[in-house]
Amino acid sequence: MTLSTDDPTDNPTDAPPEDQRSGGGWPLIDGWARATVSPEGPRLWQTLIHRSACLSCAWGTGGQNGGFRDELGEPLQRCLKSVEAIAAELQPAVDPGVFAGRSLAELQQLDPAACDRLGRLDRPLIRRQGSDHYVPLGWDEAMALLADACRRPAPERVASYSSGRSSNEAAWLLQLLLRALGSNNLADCSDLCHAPSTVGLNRVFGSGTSMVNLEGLRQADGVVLLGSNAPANHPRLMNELIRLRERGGTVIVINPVLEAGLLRFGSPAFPIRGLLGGGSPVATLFLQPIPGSDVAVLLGIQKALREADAIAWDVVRDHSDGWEALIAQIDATPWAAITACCGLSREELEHTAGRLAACRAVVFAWAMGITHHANGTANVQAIANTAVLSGHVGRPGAGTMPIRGHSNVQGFGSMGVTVRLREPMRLALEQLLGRPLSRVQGYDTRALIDAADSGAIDSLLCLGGNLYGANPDSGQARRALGQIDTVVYLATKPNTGHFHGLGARQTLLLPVFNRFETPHRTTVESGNNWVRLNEPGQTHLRSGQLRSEVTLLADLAHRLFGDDPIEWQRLQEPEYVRQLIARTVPGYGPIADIDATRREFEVEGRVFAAPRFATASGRARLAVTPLPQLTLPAADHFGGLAPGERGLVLSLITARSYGQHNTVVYKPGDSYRGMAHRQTILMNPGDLAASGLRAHQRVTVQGEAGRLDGIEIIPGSIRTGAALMFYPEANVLMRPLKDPESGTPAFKRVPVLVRG
Ligand SMILES: Nc1nc2c(c(=O)[nH]1)N[C@H]1C(S)=C(S)[C@@H](COP(=O)(O)OP(=O)(O)OC[C@H]3O[C@@H](n4cnc5c(=O)[nH]c(N)nc54)[C@H](O)[C@@H]3O)O[C@H]1N2
Ligand SMILES: Nc1nc2c(c(=O)[nH]1)N[C@H]1C(S)=C(S)[C@@H](COP(=O)(O)OP(=O)(O)OC[C@H]3O[C@@H](n4cnc5c(=O)[nH]c(N)nc54)[C@H](O)[C@@H]3O)O[C@H]1N2
Ligand code: SF4
Ligand SMILES: [Mo]
Repeated sequence: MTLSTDDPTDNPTDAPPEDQRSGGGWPLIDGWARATVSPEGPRLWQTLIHRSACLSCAWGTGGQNGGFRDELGEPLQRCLKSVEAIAAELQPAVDPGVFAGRSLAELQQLDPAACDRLGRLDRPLIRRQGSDHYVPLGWDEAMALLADACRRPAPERVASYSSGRSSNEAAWLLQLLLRALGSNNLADCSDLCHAPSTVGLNRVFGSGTSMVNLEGLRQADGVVLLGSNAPANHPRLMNELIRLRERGGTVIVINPVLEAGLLRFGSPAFPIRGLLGGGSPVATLFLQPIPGSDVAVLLGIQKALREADAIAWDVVRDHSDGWEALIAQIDATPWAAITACCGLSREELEHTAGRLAACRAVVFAWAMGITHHANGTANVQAIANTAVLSGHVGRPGAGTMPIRGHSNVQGFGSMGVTVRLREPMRLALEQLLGRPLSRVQGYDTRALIDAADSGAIDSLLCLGGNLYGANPDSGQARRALGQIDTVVYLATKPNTGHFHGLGARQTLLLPVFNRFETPHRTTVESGNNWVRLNEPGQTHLRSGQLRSEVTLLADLAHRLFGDDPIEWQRLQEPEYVRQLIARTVPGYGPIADIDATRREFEVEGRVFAAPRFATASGRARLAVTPLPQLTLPAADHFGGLAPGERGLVLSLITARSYGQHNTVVYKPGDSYRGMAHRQTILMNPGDLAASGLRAHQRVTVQGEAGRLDGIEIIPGSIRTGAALMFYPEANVLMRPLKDPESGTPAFKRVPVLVRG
């Protein structure tokens, strides 16, 4: 199933119909136009030009260069996702009648889109045990309850969860507060996301983030894009891929779903060829492997490179360790084992290796299709191995680039919001606090849910996010949160978690400013290691009682610790927080002067322009990545088929539609995949024929944790044996495996029985 859009002799075997063959295009322009002439239009424009980073994804834009420029100063770098995110934040406040009038049971009936459309949270609310309503309460009482909840005799019973939308300053304060309490329970959305990238890259290169910056990407003549639906989730990355193709470069896509926007993409940045010309070509080569088999694909490419004598021995011998064992694995693994595992032919893998070897400088980029697997960390290590073996590391235009999710998720990791605190930062924090930090292993997100489920958590502070909606096995998530005495949500807008994830004694819902409203400066870090400075802003919710996250967390810390051993009260000044960040966070020295210079910067020590890495030896650490065992249970595992029923067991990918941001849905359906609404399952026509199920039939999808009825089958260009449904709705189905190295769930290989 190799598609080469620049080689007419290489016919696509599984291409979608012509009208689905492009992403982006006019719908984008139309969306922009509609949003900006709406009643909120003028305010939307004002926000777009405000000097603050885009709220949405971690590709990053805005900041000091103005709303529309990227870090290299290039204009017109905002996508429709950004507009949607801003428009949602510009909604009026939730009508007080909503919480007074609607019971929790009614609020629990709302789907994610309806929750979001209730409006902005603008005053503190509480739901007490036994009550059927959220009711208002004053900030003083809210802060006193919050402080009480943090004062536990056993600090391990206090935890936080966070999502990467808040600022670096808030993130740094959150981790300092928890660690000062004596708790390492800093669960974060990255545990459900790119944790395998952080763990895998740290192992190989001693640094867990992208080693390539935007400038580097523009020097590449090859990109290998694995497990990413960038047209929907990182739209501006598409401009870089289109440009690379235009300068004669090669884009190799590896994805079990033939995503339309990865074939051709109509970017508003290139109106003539992009929009009028039916979209610019993206993929040079498209490989559709079996979900979860990327290690096999990469091992096949490595083997083909070796057999073609195309290993970059100068890089491997001089700049890596452990290569001998990897080469031995490559030689010892027969082609038959590789092709059986990934479902691609030897010829396809050899052809791909040939294209790779012909490139001068290649960037390997990936997202959730790589990390959301039981061997997610091995997947990342296999990518890093391939980059080293082919010599595409540690020089301009070449290297590894995880494509991060939330706009400041990487900043949260840098600030120490992690259960894997690195030694230099630990030492710096210990020096700041004047005492050793607790060595008790903290709970990551999945461990937190399990701990709560077993009654081991008393208090949970959530800085953004939707812990309930983002977790697998929604029933367990609800039950686990219900065992926690006090749950506190700091949020901008209501979401399903606020109505389903209720604490046993009390649940507090506290309204905070978003990034462009915060009345003081803040910073964020993009997935390309670029630190942006956000200027102060104003909220349209003039009569609301919103607070800054920084002020709130510093106030809480002051209530808990007074002036011991640091002046916690002074941490209400974000400038002071930045001074302490400069002292404690590796690579963040330049933040100390940012208030004076307004100079945004690249985090030091992350981008490698030479093959000298951040490991102790300076060499990359290669290691064997075992082929995964990809089996599926039999239908009996799910209770089997009823007499007369037809069906089959599939490996389910749960992914995002174009019109959603994680657990928040903006629009129904996904026109690029031909899925008109969200109660759909994308299946291969061959699987339909073999099982006797029919296109557009309504079926039951049965998972290990639950089932969904009335799901419409949509035939599409997805690998045989695989299916795709939308998250978060599909989370009721699953009890997925998790990657033991990173704790990340296998959201992209969920066994299900489809029957009807
Ligand atoms: N519009 C929008 N933008 C977003 C988000 C959003 O929800 N909406 N979310 C943000 C966040 S937090 C994140 S993490 C990113 C997510 O960005 P992505 O990772 O692009 O998002 P997913 O929808 O999870 O899709 C992953 C892709 O992996 C492919 N895939 C599935 N299984 C495999 C496999 O085994 N191997 C390979 N090679 N590919 C596979 C799927 O077909 C799909 O194309 O987007 C960020 N940006
Ligand atoms: N089945 C399945 N499950 C998945 C995934 C999948 O692909 N499949 N993807 C996983 C991934 S990659 C991720 S990252 C997680 C996402 O998990 P989360 O990050 O927990 O979820 P979000 O839906 O992004 O959280 C959105 C909420 O954040 C709040 N918010 C927005 N801006 C701000 C702000 O500035 N401050 C504060 N305090 N709150 C704010 C709003 O209330 C909003 O409703 O889901 C994971 N779950
Ligand atoms: S690509 Fe990401 S950072 Fe850039 S404008 Fe779109 S959502 Fe914002
Ligand atoms: Mo994510």
